Amino acid sequence: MNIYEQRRKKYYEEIDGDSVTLLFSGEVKHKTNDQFFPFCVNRNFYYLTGIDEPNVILMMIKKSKEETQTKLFMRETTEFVRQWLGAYISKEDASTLSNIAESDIHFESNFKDMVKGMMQYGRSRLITTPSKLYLDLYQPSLTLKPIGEETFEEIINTYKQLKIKDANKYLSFLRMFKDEAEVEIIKTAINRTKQGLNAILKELKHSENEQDLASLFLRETTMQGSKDLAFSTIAASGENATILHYEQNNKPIQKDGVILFDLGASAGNYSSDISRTYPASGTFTKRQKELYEIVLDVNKKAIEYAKVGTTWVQLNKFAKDLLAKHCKKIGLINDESEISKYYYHSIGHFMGLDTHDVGQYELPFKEGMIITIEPGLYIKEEGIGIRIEDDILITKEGPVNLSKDIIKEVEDIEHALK
Ligand SMILES: [Mn+2]
Repeated sequence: MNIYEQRRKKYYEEIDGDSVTLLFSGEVKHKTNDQFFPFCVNRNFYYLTGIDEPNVILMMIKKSKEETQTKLFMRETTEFVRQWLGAYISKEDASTLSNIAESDIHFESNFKDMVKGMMQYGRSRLITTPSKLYLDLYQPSLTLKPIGEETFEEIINTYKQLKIKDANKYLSFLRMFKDEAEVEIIKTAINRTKQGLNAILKELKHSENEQDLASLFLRETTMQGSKDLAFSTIAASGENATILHYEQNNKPIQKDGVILFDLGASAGNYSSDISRTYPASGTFTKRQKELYEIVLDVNKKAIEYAKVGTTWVQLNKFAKDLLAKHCKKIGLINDESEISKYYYHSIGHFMGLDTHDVGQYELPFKEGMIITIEPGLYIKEEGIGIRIEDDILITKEGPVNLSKDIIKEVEDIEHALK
């Protein structure tokens, strides 16, 4: 049983019987004229199959706990496709990846007939005529409906007796708990990010513009094997760092300021998400160091605080209170309630197939969760923004900092910038 089959088994255990689940891998989105955006696979589909390919349907039929049937429907490679795009995934490869028997993998042209058979009792060898239809209801509706969704729409309209249920509810729960394979792939993504940041550290002193460093990160992580970035890089010099989602990365680097990087390489569709803040000149000024050490202290203590049983509410309060205490001590604020002026986001989020991963934020931390911890301070009037973010695995033995090898101590950063 491979990991995808294990995950399907867990999903089958969670959902109702007499049901069918349909998940669509997604389609290549049109960009302009004859160009298309790079394909981004539906995360729930990928989680259950390991297949990173457009226009594939996963069908999961459940009669009872013991009786389930899993099928795939995919595109057939034509000679034209072979010459212009390259072959689509073969049934054999899809079977090897997903551990779904080759005999249960069909071409998409068979899909409608298969559904018809399933809905007409006795007309097929499928195990049940389901009364419930699980769909990934997370996706917002699109004006241009992908083929798969169109097909599902027809099913919904034709078989009104099917009660629509949300597959995402169960999948986002399962996806909170990372298995060993997921932890390993996330470690790979983090290591690529580390290499990218090392490249930045090497070039920072000689760089003139934010884009020099953002492009350097892309180059280095691409060379490391990252197919694309986990999210748009933020390389924000000086005051730009006080804008949380600053993505222009096109301003001159202020030589006497600090520069904030929030970035992440990917690996096998999994994310990493790291923030580091470096002095552009190579050395922190006294004031920059004072503020940096505050954020670093909160980063470290919040990581230690993230144990099994801790809630997001508790972790948020812990970090915010500690930041406020430090800031009051240095006279940045007079009252601890004023901290929201300089720290205006929450402490972190789940991370996995999505950078801001799905999950239930009201649950206390449990073993296997991966979260980010990212305190920051943003002081517009001083033209400075600092954030230090690490990726943390929650274990019974305590929090494990998966990005501990990415330097963040003042001395280490200054040494690396020399
Ligand atoms: Mn983050």
